Formats: sequence, C-alpha cells, structure tokens
Amino acid sequence: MKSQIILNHDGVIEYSDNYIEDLMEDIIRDISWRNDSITMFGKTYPQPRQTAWYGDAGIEYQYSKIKMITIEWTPLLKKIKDQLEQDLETKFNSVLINYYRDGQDHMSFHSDNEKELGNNPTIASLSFGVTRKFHLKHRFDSSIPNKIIELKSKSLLVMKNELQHFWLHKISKSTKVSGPRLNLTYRYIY
Ligand SMILES: O=C(O)CCC(=O)C(=O)O
Ligand SMILES: [Mn+2]
Repeated sequence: MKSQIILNHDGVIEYSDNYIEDLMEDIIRDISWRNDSITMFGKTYPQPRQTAWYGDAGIEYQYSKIKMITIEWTPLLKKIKDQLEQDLETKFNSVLINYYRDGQDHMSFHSDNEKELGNNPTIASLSFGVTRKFHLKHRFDSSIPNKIIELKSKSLLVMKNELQHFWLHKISKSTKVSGPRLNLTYRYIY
C-alpha cells in the first residue's frame, strides 16, 4: 500500500490513491438506509445525505443525538474490514456509511470525538464515486491554514493520533459535482 502523509501536526492524516477496486454498486445493493432527522434551532430536517451503520452485533453509537445500533456485516463490508485491519494493523468493529446523492448533500464541520471512539481513534475512510473535497480546520489555532484534500474514488484516508482533538473536518456542498459519492468510515467502538 503506497500512502502519503497529508497532515502531521496535532494528529495525522494518511492518504492512498487506488487503495481498492470500485465496489460502489456492489456495496449499495445490500445496504438498508436509515431514516434519521436532525434538529437545529427547534426545526427538524432530513439529514443532508443517506446513512447506515453496520458492524459486529449490538454495537451502539450515538452522534448528533442520533442513537444507532449495528446491522450485522454484509459479507462485502466484512471482507473490506478484514483487509483494512491487516493493512493498518488495527481493529475495527463497525462502519458508518454515508451516501451523498448529489452536490447538495454534505456534512458540516465536526470531529469524530464521541467518547465511544476512545481517546485517539484510528478511522479508515474509503471513498467511491465522484471526487469531493474534504476540508480540515484547526480548532484552536487560526494561524494554521485550512487544508483541503480531494477524495477520489477508490481512495483510502486514515485519520489518527490526536487528530480529532485538534481538527474539524467536513464535506462541503458543491455545485460542481454531478453524481453520487459513497463513503465508508471504519471505526472501533468501545
Ligand atoms: O464523507 C466523508 O468523507 C466524511 C464522513 C465523516 O466525516 C463522518 O462520517 O464522520
Ligand atoms: Mn467525521
């Protein structure tokens, strides 16, 4: 695996192009999407993307006030997990799936810092479909410029060490993309 260190200050981000074959259609075929809403300023909206949560039986994860319990691995999601565990020498027990139907679907700035993820989580993020921009912003030091990483189809991005303490990340809206994107973030939930 040929990986590139993209960020190495207050946390680490590694990126690998062409990590995996294009499995977008094969993955999507078997996914049951959730139907969660988000509440902001007292109003309820559908989430601005589709989501699903798979993994070992009975694993719970709460984010943005949404409580999720795993659906058990599809064979393909499990196979990818096994490969990532071998390549990254770490364990995963669940995967959050995000499907951005078009350029309007997005995810706002946040850190993956829920306590169930442990102190310095290693999160492995796979992308399929259209290229979208992954923005990073330092939480405390405004003199550090934001970073933008173009997440290409079949790439692997790994976030690790103290990254979630110090950096926010997002997938912003784009009027330039035409087509969907699938993202899988493999995680270990304690
Ligand atoms: O779609 C992505 O690349 C990022 C997803 C993400 O940040 C998350 O699921 O927490
Ligand atoms: Mn995230």
